[in-house]
Order: sequence, then C-alpha cells, then structure tokens
Amino acid sequence: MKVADAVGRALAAAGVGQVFGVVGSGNFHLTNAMIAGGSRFVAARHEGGAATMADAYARMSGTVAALSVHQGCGLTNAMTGIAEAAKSRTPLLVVAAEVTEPRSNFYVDQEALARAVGAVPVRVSTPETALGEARAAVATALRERRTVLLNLPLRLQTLDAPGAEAALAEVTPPEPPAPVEPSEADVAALTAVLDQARRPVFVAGRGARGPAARAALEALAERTGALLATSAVARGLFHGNPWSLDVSGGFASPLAAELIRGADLIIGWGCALNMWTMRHGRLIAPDATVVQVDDDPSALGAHREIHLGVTGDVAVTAQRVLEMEAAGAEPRPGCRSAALEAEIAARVRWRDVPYDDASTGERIDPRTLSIALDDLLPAERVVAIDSGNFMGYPGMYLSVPDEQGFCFTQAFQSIGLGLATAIGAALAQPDRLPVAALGDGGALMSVADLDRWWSWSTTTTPTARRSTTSALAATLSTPWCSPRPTSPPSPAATASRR
Ligand SMILES: Cc1ncc(C[n+]2csc(CCOP(=O)(O)OP(=O)(O)O)c2C)c(N)n1
Repeated sequence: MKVADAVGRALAAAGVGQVFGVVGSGNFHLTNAMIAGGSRFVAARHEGGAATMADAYARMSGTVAALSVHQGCGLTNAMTGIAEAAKSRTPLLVVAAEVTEPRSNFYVDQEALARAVGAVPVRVSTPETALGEARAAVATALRERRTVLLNLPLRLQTLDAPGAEAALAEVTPPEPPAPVEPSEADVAALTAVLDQARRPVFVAGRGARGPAARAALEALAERTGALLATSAVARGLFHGNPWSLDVSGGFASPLAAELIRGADLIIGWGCALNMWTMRHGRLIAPDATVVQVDDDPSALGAHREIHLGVTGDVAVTAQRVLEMEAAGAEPRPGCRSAALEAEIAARVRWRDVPYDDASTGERIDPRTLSIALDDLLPAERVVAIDSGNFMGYPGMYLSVPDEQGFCFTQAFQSIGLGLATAIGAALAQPDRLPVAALGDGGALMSVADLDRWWSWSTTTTPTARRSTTSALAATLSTPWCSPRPTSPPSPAATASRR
C-alpha cells in the first residue's frame, strides 16, 4: 500500500466520516482512499466553498470533518474558509498535497500559510510514521478543537508504507477529551456570587452548545432566577424556554437588551463576552458583576475585565454549582415573575416589535419579507447567514429550533461564506430545511457552488428538494428588494404595522 492510500484510509478509520474538496492530481489518491475507507466525499466547485462546507458540517454534526485540496493553489483558494474555521476553533482537518521544492510552480510555504491564519500545521514525514501522524492530526483537531493542516508531500505519496495493511486494523477514532472539572474553590466562589445576585443573566456561548450544557444551565437558572441569553453562535440553545431572551449583542431585541443591561450579575458560560455579544460593553451595567466559565483558562478575561473566572466545562460546572445550591441556599425567583414572563412572551422576538412597514408597490421592507419567510418556512430548519449589511434581518427575524438550527460562520466576517455554510449544515442536518440568507454580493462571490446546491437538492430527500426554493427566497432579503436608502418611500405608501 502506498503512503497516500494508507493516510486516506487511516483518516477514515480515525473517524473522519465526511470530506469535502476539489480533487487534483496531488490529492486524488488520498481522497479515493478516504472514500474506500468509508468517508463520504462531496466535490465542491471551488475550494473556498469546500472549506466552509467542511467547517459548517463539523459545527453542525459535532464531528471532525475534512477538506481535501491540491498542492499550492488548491490550498490558497481555501484560505479564507480555513481562517474562519481556525478562528472559530472548528475541529477541522485540512489534508493538502504538498510540494517541498521551492522551484516548483506549485510551491508555497504551506506551513506558514496555516500559521498565518491560526491553523495548526503538521506534516506526514516518513512512510513508517504516516499512519500515526494521520491519526494524531485527527486527535489534535478533536481534542484541542483546532483546525489542523496535514501536509502530505508528493514525494512521499507514492512510496510504499511498510506494514500499513496490518497497522490500519489497529487505527481507532481518538477519544474526545474528558470534560474539565472545576475546582471546589471556584464552584464555591461562583455559588456565593450567584447567591448575592438579584437579577442574574446567563449568556451561553459556543462552549455551551449541546443538550448537556443546556439542561444544566436551565436547571441552575430555574433555581437561581436567572434569565437566559446566548451569543450569536449559540443562537437557539434556549429556544422554547419561557425565560429565554434569545441573542445578546447586536441581534438582541429592545426588551432583551434592556433586561441584560439591567442584570446585576452576568455569567458568560463558554462565552467570550466579546464586543459583539456585549455591544462593546454597553449591555453590561457599570456595577454588574461579570463572571466567565470556560474550559480554556486562556479565554478567561481575554476580551474584558471580569470579577471571577472559573476554569471548567460548562455542563459540569453548572451541575456542581447546582449541587452546592441544593445543599445550601433556597431556590429564588430573581426577577422572574408572571408579569415578566408575559412581557417576554409578547415582546422579546423582533417580529413582535412594532415598526413602520416601508414596503411600496414595487419593493418590500426586508423586515416584512423576513417575517413572511419565518411564517412560510417549516420550523425544522437550519439557517445559515452570510456576512453583509443585510444580515440582521434573517439573524433577528428568522427563528431557529435549537443551536443546531443556526450556523453562523462569522468569526472572520468574510462575505461569500453563507451559501457553503448552508450546504455543509444541510448535509449534517439532513432532516431540516436549509435556509441560506445571502446578500447579492456574497451570493455572487460564492455562486460557483450554487451548482452543488442544485444538484444535491434535486437528488436527495423531499425536504432537501424544497431547499432550493427557500434559498432563493431568502436571497431576496437583500437590497434587490429592500427600499433604496436614497429614495425613502412616500408616507402614503408606508403602512404602519403593529
Ligand atoms: C471577503 C470580504 N470582502 C469584503 C468585505 C467587506 N464587505 C462587508 S459587507 C460588503 C458588501 C456585501 O454585499 P452584499 O452581499 O450584497 O450584502 P449587503 O452588505 O449589501 O447587505 C462588503 C464588500 C468582507 N466583509 N469580506
């Protein structure tokens, strides 16, 4: 067995079940070997699209996904999507063919490229070590939540990998890391801070995505009277909870912002509490106590001053605090009351906030369109939003069923990632209707992979088939149909909406 085949099969055996890419001579054998090993391959039209499909797939499936690219130009085409994945700490494996001779026309310093965008570069170095290095790359992606570039030199690919057949039988998927247990002192300190609070608000972030953290946070909030919000990437986590304020930050509705600003304690759970989530700090009252819980100690206080930082897994820490609460303090309502519950139910959604509908006979107000789409599209959906000035409309007006129903590839704020995000998310959530909300600029920037959307959506499930229609409908929430800023609609044409 050649090294390229051995590496491809090892990646499949190590648990990489989904690979996206554009195949060239350098990654052809490797990709075929992955398929032979059991991975599913989706051929994209452009490596930029493939990178973001893989990123979105990994986020929405909770598995390590892979991107397979040709040497040099295949990798450079994918760099924006790789940067987005690396910034978002997506467990993604980029497998790239590599030339190591600087005079080759394909040569670029692939290791430096990876480092430049925050990805972890590694290389298959010998035929003897190839299998172990391939599995180790998957382990780094999974266990450290990193985007890893595995360089596979062309000069090695065609060499024999001694003993590979037998060794492959021993390759197993790496274990996910054990959840980080918080210290007793930190649990006690957090419990004491919560006991003092009268109006606590929990803001859950990327590190809280998943049913275990949701259950633990909802139980702790119930006992301590906390209100629940999320960062944009965790949007949907508390969907259906009567005390959910939906998103904190730029997408927050006026009532949500008012309640977060009124908190005397804000706890960021697996959440950076960065300028986007806290509106440059304006959502934090000057005298509020700010706490952060994160399993990565380097994340604590990285974006703003905090009063207490707890190193620990979100679900485990919330559970430990709940146990300490149960042993000591009485349950308390915080600011929860029947009146507030009714107010949240009536006003926390943007679609319930009154606005003057600026639609005319020729153009439709994007808020009105977004509300109509929210009504039209099935609730079981996965929403992907491109970057751009329009993004608030789908971000604020389209509801999502849970945190797996919202895929937000915005860490790099690049336009042009939204369509590929929707395709990757759709493949990870095949029973949900994918909705791609794109501006005209971002849509056309990524239009090559619309072809993937069409071919995939016309050959798969009925739900998926409907997706094409919704994608195009959502694309219309752009300046094509919104009022021109330079020509406001006449008062006569402006109907007032409640
Ligand atoms: C790759 C990239 N290039 C440029 C920008 C700067 N930029 C931000 S919004 C925007 C316009 C996007 O247009 P469109 O997709 O039509 O959405 P709109 O902003 O008009 O709502 C641009 C070019 C960016 N964020 N990313």
